[in-house]
Amino acid sequence: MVQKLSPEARAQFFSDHPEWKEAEGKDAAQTTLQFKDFNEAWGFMSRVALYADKHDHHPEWFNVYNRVEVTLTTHDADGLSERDVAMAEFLDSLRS
Ligand code: HBI
Repeated sequence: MVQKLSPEARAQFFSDHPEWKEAEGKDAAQTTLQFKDFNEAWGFMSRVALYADKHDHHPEWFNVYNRVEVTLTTHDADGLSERDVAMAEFLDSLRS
């Protein structure tokens, strides 16, 4: 059973990852990524999809043209877990 981040670890995550903000009304992290065009955004989403499939951890996301909005949480932990931290760092590594 994956554990929810402690309050301290959660605060540390948001401090270390300024692109991510607390979601409204739920224990989740949100960010928006902007790409050159839809082609680049789709390439990003394709890479994230492969990560999600490999790690059995899936984003909630919305895409319009070159913008991708992502929300991460761990349903099994009813909040943010290390899986979300790892996935956020992977997504940050793909920012243009
Ligand atoms: N994705 N973001 C996220 N959070 C989860 O808890 C999760 C998931 N993908 C699959 C998954 N859990 C499975 O382990 C089942 O719990 C659905």
